[in-house]
Amino acid sequence: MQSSRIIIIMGPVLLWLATAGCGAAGGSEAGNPTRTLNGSVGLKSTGSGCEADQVITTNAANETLSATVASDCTFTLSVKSNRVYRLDLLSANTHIGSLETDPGPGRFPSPVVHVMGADTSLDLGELRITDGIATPSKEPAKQEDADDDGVNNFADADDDADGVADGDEEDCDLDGILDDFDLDTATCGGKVGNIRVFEVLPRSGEGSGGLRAKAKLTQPIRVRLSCRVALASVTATTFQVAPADDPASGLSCLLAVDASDKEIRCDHAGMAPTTLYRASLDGVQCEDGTTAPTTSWTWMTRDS
Ligand SMILES: [Ca+2]
Ligand SMILES: [Ca+2]
Ligand SMILES: [Ca+2]
Ligand SMILES: [Ca+2]
Repeated sequence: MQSSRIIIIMGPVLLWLATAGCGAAGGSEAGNPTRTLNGSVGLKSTGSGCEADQVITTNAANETLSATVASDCTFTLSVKSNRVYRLDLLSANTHIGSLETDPGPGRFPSPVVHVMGADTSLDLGELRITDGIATPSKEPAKQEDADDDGVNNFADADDDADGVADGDEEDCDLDGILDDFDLDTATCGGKVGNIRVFEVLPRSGEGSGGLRAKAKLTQPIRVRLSCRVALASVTATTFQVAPADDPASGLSCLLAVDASDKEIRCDHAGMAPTTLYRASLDGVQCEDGTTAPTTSWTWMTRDS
């Protein structure tokens, strides 16, 4: 099963936008006002009927709320403000898609929608489902202004005006829910000084439990660190991806570091279906010689 790993470090070849992005925000509304979250789904390609018949939100406490999709394919939910929600679409009780939002430049796609304390409804527009990912035609971050400074969350470099840039907000368990909103930070990994892992893809725990979408087999494995990494330290030894129960059958990664030198990416020929994978970072060094925190996380792949 194991083939020799081919590792090519490509330096700053892949150019990604690396400007500060938008992240979470707290709210200062009194109490916990509710807010209308609405949107629509498309028609089935086979003819009449909507792609989904049920929408379910899940908050950070794993509490769910569901709404039936109306005959015109729209849905409306009333959710508590100042929280984050996963949103999943079902058809005939089968999971067909999970919402993925764009929090802003320089950040990985987010598995949650941030619902802040505004009075207006939050309109996701039409959710377009491709490969199990439901992309809103109206990005929620562009409709939110958590710190009321006139700059929407998408464009604001520090959504919650706490002095921590959005791209530097912590998600210590790497599940895609920032610490500001996460109720379960007990499983957080370590950090070394100020060096930390900010984000990973697939997210930690992706596809494990509940309605959560599983990782696409072709999903590149990505890690965004707080420091510029020393290219020579990114190797098949220091960055490994393999089935959790078969570490010897590692993916052959084409490893690359982006233009910011802070993101490491593994492109590969495809992961095995229905398999729990683990990625581990152990011994990657920053340019200043500091060793990045030893980090590992797991996710489940799709059935095909
Ligand atoms: Ca703002
Ligand atoms: Ca914050
Ligand atoms: Ca902030
Ligand atoms: Ca988290």
